Amino acid sequence: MSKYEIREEMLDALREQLRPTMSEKRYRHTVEVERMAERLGALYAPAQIMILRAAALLHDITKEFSLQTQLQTLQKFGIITYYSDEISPKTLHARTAALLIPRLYPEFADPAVIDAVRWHTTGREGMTLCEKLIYLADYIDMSRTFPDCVELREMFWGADPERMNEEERQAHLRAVLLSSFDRTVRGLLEEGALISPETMLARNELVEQTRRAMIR
Ligand code: DGI
Ligand code: FE
Ligand code: FE
Repeated sequence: MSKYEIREEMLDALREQLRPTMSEKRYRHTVEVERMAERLGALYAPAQIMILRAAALLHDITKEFSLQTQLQTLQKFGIITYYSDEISPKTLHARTAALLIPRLYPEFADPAVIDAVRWHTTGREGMTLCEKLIYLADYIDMSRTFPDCVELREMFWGADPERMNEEERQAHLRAVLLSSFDRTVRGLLEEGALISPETMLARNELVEQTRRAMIR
């Protein structure tokens, strides 16, 4: 048995603990990501639903820190920050949240929770199933109204994944994830933003896996 058994009442307490630390909008997003993570977990990782729900609740705990606080937090943990970090400010909260979980919420410091939080913004090559599900849950949670998010939510649930067999369901997750990375990259290109290498590697890996599955 893992040292980090997560129980329902722990998630209830965590929600109450988090609520006063963030804006109403961010809290609403947070609990909606928890709901979506639970639904995705029921389909793809029933044994890891509690890990997914904890990661969902914790994924944006530092989202509202200023750039200066993000950089200071990284530095306090002995991490050297670069100019590239300063011009990709939106990627920093995933790193600072992952670093702070053991200190602020030690009962949830399961490596699976921390990794899902760490990679929820950029993704990475070789993502675990939990990392993928949190990445997707964050993208398509019910509080999101941005067209890309609405379209991706419809792409995922509109195909009726509950009725698919295992192989179809895996291919579906791959296709939806690839679309989400493509949309993110497209958006970053539009903005002239820096694209993290992790994002490109995650996207390319999905392209390869999709092509490979097609020729089988
Ligand atoms: O924290 P949320 O808003 O809920 O969602 P998120 O953690 O996925 O952050 C989304 C933002 O992060 C969005 O504005 C795009 C940006 N982002 C994602 N990947 C990258 C990135 N920004 C840069 N510069 N580079 C990336 O690779
Ligand atoms: Fe985030
Ligand atoms: Fe989020």
